[in-house]
Amino acid sequence: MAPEPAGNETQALSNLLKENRRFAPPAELAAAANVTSAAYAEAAADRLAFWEQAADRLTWTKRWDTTLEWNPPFAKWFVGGELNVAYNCVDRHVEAGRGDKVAYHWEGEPEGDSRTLTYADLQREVNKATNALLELGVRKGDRVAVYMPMIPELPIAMLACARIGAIHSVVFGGFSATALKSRIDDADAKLVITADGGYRRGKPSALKPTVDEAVAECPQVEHVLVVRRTGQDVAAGDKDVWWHDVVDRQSDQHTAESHDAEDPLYILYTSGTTGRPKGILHTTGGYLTQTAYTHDAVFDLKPDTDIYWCTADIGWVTGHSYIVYGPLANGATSVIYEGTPDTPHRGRFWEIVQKYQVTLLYTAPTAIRTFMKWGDDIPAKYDMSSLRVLGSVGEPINPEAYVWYREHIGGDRCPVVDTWWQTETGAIMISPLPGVTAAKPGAAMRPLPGISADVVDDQGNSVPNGGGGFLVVREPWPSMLRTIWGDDQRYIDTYWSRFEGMYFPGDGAKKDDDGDLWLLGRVDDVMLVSGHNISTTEVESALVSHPKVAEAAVVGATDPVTGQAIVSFVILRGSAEESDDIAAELRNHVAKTLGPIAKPRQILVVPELPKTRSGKIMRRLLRDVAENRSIGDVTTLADSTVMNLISEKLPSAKSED
Ligand code: 6R9
Repeated sequence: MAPEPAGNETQALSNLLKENRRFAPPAELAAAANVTSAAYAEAAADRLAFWEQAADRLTWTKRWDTTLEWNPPFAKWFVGGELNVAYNCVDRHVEAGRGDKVAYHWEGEPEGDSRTLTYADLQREVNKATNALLELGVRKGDRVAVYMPMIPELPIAMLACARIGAIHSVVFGGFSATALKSRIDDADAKLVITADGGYRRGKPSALKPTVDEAVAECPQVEHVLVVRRTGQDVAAGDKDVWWHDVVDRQSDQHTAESHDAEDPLYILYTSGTTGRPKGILHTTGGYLTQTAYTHDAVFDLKPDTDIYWCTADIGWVTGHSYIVYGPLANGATSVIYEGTPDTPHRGRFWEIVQKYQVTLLYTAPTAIRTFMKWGDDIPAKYDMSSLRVLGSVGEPINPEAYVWYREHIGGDRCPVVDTWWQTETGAIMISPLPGVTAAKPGAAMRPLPGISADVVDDQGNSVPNGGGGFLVVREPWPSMLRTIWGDDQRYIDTYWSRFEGMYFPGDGAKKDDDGDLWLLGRVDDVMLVSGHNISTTEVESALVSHPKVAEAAVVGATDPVTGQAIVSFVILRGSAEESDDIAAELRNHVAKTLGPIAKPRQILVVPELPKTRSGKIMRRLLRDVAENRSIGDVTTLADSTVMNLISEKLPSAKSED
């Protein structure tokens, strides 16, 4: 049993980290910003009118009758409205005379392998793909599984589905045959779209054999449509058809039909930390409204001059909302990159920024920490003066990584927007606005206009400024998930049962003295040390603020004295040497930064950290190591050999005091 804390109150989550740096928006950006501070007041005065205005960015074939129908926890937005998502993302820009504008600059991993698609090109390609899907028997409401590398045919396939009203389920190209099969089965997909392979780390990486293995056990799949990308040999099965055989000969004309605002758009599976993957269901009108609005507001998108690059994989929600739907609905010009950041060299990202004169960059903390580890000299070799706004998503961004990103990538002139959201929320929910917010490094700051997020204690009461607890969303929002595919009860249980009448995303958060929000990681990862709930994020950020540390992950391990004790896994920066004193030095540094309660019991220097394929640290596996258990399910790990490297380090664990 953990000893009780002093006093009679248990804080849901301690607030330990103090951060005083602020970065005001650049004056020039603020003066011309798409969204000003007035938006908060407007949305607060009439939330539904605010979202109606956002929906008016889109082209509707029939206007909605009712903005929101809310039968908690089931929402319908823009009820009675009709639109076509593909028309909104492609055709309307061509009709408005912007057909020659570039939609995508696509950069393959092999150098020199690039392709440019204008909106007119995209329209022809989407129409041909749509006609091919129709020929293959795909109809409105059918499910289509998509398992592809980052090539232009991936967004084209998604838009072709959207055009028909077929529901795509994109499965990340790194997943195994078993994972793919379970997702094909759960959605009962009749078509699978894939490719022979894609380029990763300098060589072709096959996809088709995985599809063959999965589809062998999926009798409901009628066809497998295969793009030739790498030219690798593929075994031709009797369900297989080549993209170039079927799509290329189709007419490039297709008239888009209207779909109901609440018709499904896609299913995207999130693994969560445990259990069966959940098929998150997104629908049409509300989803496109909020992805388009937030892409415009959070990045201050100027479609005529900006070049926008989101480095995520389209297989994750970030790619769905901020490579495909949001940017295309806004008529933006985007970069898509197929490969990894270190191929053929560690400056590849910055070379791409320089080549396309990227102005808006959206990436993840895990990538930023990797670049920090590789050294400041690499980005310094490139001209990145085109950049004007930098975004971060996927994990809490440690203040040190934020400041490094601002300095070494953004030349100290670009605002950094730390955007909090989830597969389930569909679009950004909490984020600074680049022309409004004096941002604090490490804070997602405020809910966007029209979003009512809060932090509550375990009774569901709003915590005062300075307090920590559970993040909740109090009101429905347009791009919210509508349910878990085929499992309404699981939807209710997972998201709407922890706090009465509130959406619970599963994250911990705190409000600082100004009421600004700091995300503190998954509540499942919170550590209970001597009666204090301590977030992994704050201890990790304290470790990363030490000049010798590049990355850190901490977990709570059972301890006879304190209930749980903090065990830290750290990766040192390129220049730092592992020494006998390093553990003591880092433990003292944390104690000094956050207070003695947060002092780690142990520091383990490791070469790598276990991460999911989307780059999130898997603390569950580190807990297994810290508690000397055999290591749990590693199937969602990006690199399964990492756990061996970490386990080998265990005997060198330093435990002092
Ligand atoms: C978009 C995406 C969602 C979970 C979310 C939270 C974490 C994402 C964050 C963040 C702190 C941010 N997360 N963005 N935590 N600050 N800016 O990542 O979706 O893959 O579903 O993950 O990621 O824990 O609940 P998804």
